[in-house]
Amino acid sequence: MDLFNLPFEEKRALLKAGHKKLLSCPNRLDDSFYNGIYQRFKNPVLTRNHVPLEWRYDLNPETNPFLMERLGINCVFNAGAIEHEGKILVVTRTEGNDRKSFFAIAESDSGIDGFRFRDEPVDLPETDVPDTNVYDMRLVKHEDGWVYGLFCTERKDPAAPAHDTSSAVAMCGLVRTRDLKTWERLPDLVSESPQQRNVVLHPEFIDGKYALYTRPQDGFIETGSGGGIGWALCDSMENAVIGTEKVIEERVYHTIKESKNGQGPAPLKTAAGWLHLAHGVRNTAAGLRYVLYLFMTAPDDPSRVIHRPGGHFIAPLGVERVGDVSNVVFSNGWILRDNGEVLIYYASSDTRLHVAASTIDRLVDYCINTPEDPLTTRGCLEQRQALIRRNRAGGFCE
Ligand code: M1P
Repeated sequence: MDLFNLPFEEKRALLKAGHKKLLSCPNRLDDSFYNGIYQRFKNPVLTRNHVPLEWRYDLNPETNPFLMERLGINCVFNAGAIEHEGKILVVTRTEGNDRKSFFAIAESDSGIDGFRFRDEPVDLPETDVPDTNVYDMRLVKHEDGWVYGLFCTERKDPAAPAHDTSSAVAMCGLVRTRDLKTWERLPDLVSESPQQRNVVLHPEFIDGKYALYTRPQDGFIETGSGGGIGWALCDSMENAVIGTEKVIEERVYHTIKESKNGQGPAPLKTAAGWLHLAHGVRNTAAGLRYVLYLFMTAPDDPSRVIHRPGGHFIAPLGVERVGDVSNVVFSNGWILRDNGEVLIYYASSDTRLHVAASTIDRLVDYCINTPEDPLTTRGCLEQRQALIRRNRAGGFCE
């Protein structure tokens, strides 16, 4: 249908009908995909087209007779997630055509489809230093009773010369809430590292202190000499200050996390240990490739890695490679439900948000029983030979 030349009232009605249809579209399992670890779904759960029309268009014929998009949305991705009052809530990184992101909460009953944005985006307060951009909020229900949102706040590097319009400083911004409606802004995290992104709050106190996963890094985008997932304790979240960050999960040559890595959402507590979802990055001829991977830390010490399944857990596939920053999957939200189901919210190509579904038992099994990367090609070959030979000897190949 050629909306472009229709009368205003007609095209506004058609736009609304199309939007309603999109929002009520059920999401079905992608049965062309199987790996026994998680299930994929056919549609993304949120895209820029799901954003309410009134956030994008001036719907008044007097002030917008051509019914133009006045404030377009570029993408919806990298959402934190939480279960709240029986609903699944995601807090999306919602990026306007102006390249600035803001946070917006969308709610669903199933967590698989039917997501609806609330009436307005999150009303995020500022500190004394305005954020030029904010993104990637991790929502954590801490045992102190607050729900914290840790996110990246980015500002132009004050030390950069005037002609340098791209050098930035990334820091960890902090908010907290009790009702997921009103948000209290806390001072940004103070750390010794020049840059911080992917900072995540551990949900429990450790030795009476708050514990943070960090990413000590020198540069803004490049990997610099730092990297790895760091760990540090702090006394208060109201004035969060950390000292030395201990790297607990390093980047490693010729692996999926060769260039850099970062903690995803807060880890899930299991009897076998803390289950972590992280992203690993390596450089390729086509640019940086981001994949997701799992690891597990000790039940009594979340800073000690006890299982490191080799290889990626989720990698960009098919149409997920299409978008603004192709070859990227990224996650900062997952939910463990009472029935053991785990919903993993991941974005592809910095463009849209998907869900994958698994169970906690499967993910723990994956972590414990997937062999670790032996870091040499001969070692990997021997792992595969052992698998083949066990299958053949067991008579499972006929
Ligand atoms: O473009 C890929 C990702 O790049 C950044 O993540 P990191 O600091 O780990 O490289 C973030 O901008 C993230 O939002 C983005 O998805």
